[in-house]
Amino acid sequence: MKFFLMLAVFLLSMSAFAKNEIDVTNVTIKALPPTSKVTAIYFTIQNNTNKPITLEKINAKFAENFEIHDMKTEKGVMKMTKLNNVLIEEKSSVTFDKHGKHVMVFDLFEPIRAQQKYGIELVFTNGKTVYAEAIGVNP
Ligand SMILES: [Cu+2]
Repeated sequence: MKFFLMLAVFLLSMSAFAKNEIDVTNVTIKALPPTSKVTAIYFTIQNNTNKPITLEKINAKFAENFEIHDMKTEKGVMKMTKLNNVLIEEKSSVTFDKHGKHVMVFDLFEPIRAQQKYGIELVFTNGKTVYAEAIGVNP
C-alpha cells in the first residue's frame, strides 16, 4: 500500500514537471453569420523539442475542408496563397493570425458562434497529432 502511494506521488510530480513537446495556444475561430460557409482559425504553435516540426494539416468535425494559407502583398495588393505545410524550428513558435498565416475553413457543417468551443486536430509530419479547442470570436 505504501509503495503504491509513493508511486502515485512520484507520477504526480513527474506530470507537474513534464512539458508538452508541442503547445498550441490562443486558438480562435472567426464567428460569422450562418449564411457564411467559410471562416478562419488562428493560433500559436510552440515547438518545445530540439528538432524542427512540420504542420501538415488540420482536421475537425465541423467542416469539410481545411487549408493552410499565407498572406502576401503583390504589387500593393494583399493576396492569399496556399501552403502545403508550415515548419516550426526547434525551441521556437509560429503564430497564425489575420495578418499572415491562417487556417482557412471551407464548407462548414454548422455555424460558428462566439464563445462556443470547437475541437480541432493539428497533424504534424512526425506522426504527432495535437488536439486543441478553438473558441468562437466575433471578427
Ligand atoms: Cu485564407
